[in-house]
Amino acid sequence: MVDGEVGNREFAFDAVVVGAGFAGLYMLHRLRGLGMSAVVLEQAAGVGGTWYWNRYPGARCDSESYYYCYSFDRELEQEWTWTERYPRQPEIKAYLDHVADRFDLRRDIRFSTTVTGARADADGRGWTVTTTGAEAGERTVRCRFLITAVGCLSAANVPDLPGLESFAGRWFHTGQWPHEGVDVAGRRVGVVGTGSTGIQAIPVLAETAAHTTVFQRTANYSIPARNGPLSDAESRRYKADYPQIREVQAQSTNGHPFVINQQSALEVGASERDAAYRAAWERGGLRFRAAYRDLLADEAANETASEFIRDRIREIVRDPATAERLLPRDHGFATKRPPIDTHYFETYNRDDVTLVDVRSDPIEAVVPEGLRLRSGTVHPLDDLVFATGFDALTGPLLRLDPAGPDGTTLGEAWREGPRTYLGLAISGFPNLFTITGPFSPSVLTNMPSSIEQHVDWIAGCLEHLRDTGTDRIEADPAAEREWAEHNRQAADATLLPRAATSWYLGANVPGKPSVFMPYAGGFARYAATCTDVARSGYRGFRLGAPRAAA
Ligand code: NA7
Repeated sequence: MVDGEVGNREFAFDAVVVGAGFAGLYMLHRLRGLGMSAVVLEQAAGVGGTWYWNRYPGARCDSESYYYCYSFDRELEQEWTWTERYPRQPEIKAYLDHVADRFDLRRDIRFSTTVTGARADADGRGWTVTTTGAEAGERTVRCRFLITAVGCLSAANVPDLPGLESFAGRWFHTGQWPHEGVDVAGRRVGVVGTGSTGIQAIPVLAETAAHTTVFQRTANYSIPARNGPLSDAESRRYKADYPQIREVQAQSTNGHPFVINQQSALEVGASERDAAYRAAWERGGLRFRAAYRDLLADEAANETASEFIRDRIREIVRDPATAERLLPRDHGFATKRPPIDTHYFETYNRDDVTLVDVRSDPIEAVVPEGLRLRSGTVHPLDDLVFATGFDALTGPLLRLDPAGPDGTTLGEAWREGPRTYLGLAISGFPNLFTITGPFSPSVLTNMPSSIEQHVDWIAGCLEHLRDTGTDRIEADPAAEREWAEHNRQAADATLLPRAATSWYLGANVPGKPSVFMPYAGGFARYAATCTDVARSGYRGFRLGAPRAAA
């Protein structure tokens, strides 16, 4: 069935939005505000995106609840009250359900609908989007503008291990966790992966499992989250302070409401520095990164923080051999996404938790009874949990399989790695906008901040196109090349590209081109660039001739 295909030029919708998480919900709200017709296509049966799927034990946001939320509506900000310093998955999902209801968004969302492809019209002035759904079967939808709101971390990365189908137990990826939960009581659980997800899940699984074996390829830094309930007084204070909080976020490097200390870690004495790190460690959370301005820019400065954390690991973990294996040595603190935790390192003091180093002895195969390492050692398991992350940033877009007017697919266009202009648009793919696409700050920031900035920019752009009677917009390849070069320089000014196993570089997915994908030049600077591009009449974009002139 084809929606709105009355002749080739009829469009059912001004815009199709793919995804009903933070980005898709707000995009729909803004499109409605512009008086544009829009539909959101959502693979899941409900809203939430990341927070619909990631239901693993311990799933929780690493941004603090009072700012991991929308800022676009003052009443919404005041009426919603968070219960903990860091929100758990069910609470964020409940918040997004509340937003969907409050703004009556569900009537324009098609749930359980998976986008399987998208084809630009030959003149680049519209799209035909193909979907499948359990109830509706295969359908196509016609629209003028296609807007992806698919998130950066939504394409699960399950390692291609031989023998997985032969495993006699149960296996799960944390990003596709069963909704009914998984009872691990009395079972031997293996967890592969010690990124943010593994570090959240391992302590919680270990509380119930008969035995937990952690398969660690890269030791990781982690800062205590210091989670706890939010008191009424704290909530009231945040609500009263929102105007200032939002102002600090807007001017920040990472979209968080804290200011980075402008001192160098190397210009203060060792005892002063140690005291500062201790205070940051006690306060907990991602703010540890803000202790000194050069932690992510200077190797010697970074090493002071890295070594401080290694000392804490040595202090917490009682068995010296286990502590030694937990010490990160191959990358500096926060050059890979820094996790925060609740009793992660303490968990290795339990008698029923074993740490296995699969860097020196890699996982070779899954066998019916468990995991076999290259040395031949078999670790018997009843449940296998892959906390192995995602095909980040590009994976969710490539899965949509868009093709431009000449039939070139995104997979072909990005064979050597992604190219975008501002992370918002792609040359060769007119009338396509990518919310938090590669080469935008996205995963280096508090995501709702980046999402709102992108959605507002796209809404402004669509308004401009409408007001000028323009029906085609496409990134200029030269602007895209310049943006890639600017991104490379911004990344190279930091230590981030030096963390060889980072998913920021695509290193976690075999065969993925090695390109540093998030924009590392800072959120405020990036937002100012986007504003400037719009004010200049969309410099770097090719706009189709206004209708009157055509
Ligand atoms: P991450 O950060 O990509 O972590 C995945 C972990 O899984 C990491 O420790 C990987 O080791 C490990 N991994 C991946 N594949 C394998 C194989 N084949 N064998 C052994 N170990 C493996 O994903 P998360 O889900 O933890 O976090 C993603 C983001 O979600 C997070 O940063 C937040 O932004 C929210 P590696 O380091 O690659 O050696």
